[in-house]
Amino acid sequence: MFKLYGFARVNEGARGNTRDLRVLWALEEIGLPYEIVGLDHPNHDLDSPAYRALNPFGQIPVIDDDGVVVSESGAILLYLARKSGKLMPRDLAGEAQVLRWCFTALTTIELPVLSLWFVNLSGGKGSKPSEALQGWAEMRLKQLDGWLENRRFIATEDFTVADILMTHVLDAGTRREMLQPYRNLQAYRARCTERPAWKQTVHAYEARVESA
Ligand SMILES: N[C@@H](CCC(=O)N[C@@H](CS)C(=O)NCC(=O)O)C(=O)O
Repeated sequence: MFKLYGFARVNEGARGNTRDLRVLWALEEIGLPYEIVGLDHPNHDLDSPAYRALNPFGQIPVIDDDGVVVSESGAILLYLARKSGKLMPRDLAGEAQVLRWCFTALTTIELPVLSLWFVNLSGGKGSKPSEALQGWAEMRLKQLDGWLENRRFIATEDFTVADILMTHVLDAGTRREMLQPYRNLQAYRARCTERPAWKQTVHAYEARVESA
């Protein structure tokens, strides 16, 4: 049985934003049966030697598909797309666009927006991120907004794993007010999060994952 290591209990601030949601969303879209191995973050389940053997960084998510162990949400989503033949075109040119936009989500966009989020978190309330960092994140969001003018999805005509990554990066990593000036980004985010598979994913996560 396909196993996903995800959170069973996590601190309140992170609950609802964790990266196991990316995998859960893809599984729901694909319709692949799976089993969740729920880990308790405050209880240090991610630090156990058994878990570190699966992921040396002690992070969520990890999958174990009959002995094929994969960590990193992007790698897991691409594995699922290849395995199922869904959420990614089968031709080389289409696949290249999906790869391109998966990497864009996880490097070009996630790096500045997550750094900004982290500075806020570690600086505490009232702390101000540097203007350079703020400017970096805003520049990338504006450029992404331009790309999305007249596009429904990020990589191809159809919804792909790149959309799962990009939506989650924008949704979980970006402070809401940052998306305010970007009409195309907001419409894109709404289009993706209105999908029944995402709604079902959030519903099941909220029912299952405890807040610490
Ligand atoms: N690049 C990794 C990042 C994974 C990650 O940061 N996971 C967080 C949860 S969203 C985690 O497990 N944090 C716990 C920790 O680092 O102790 C991915 O995309 O899978």
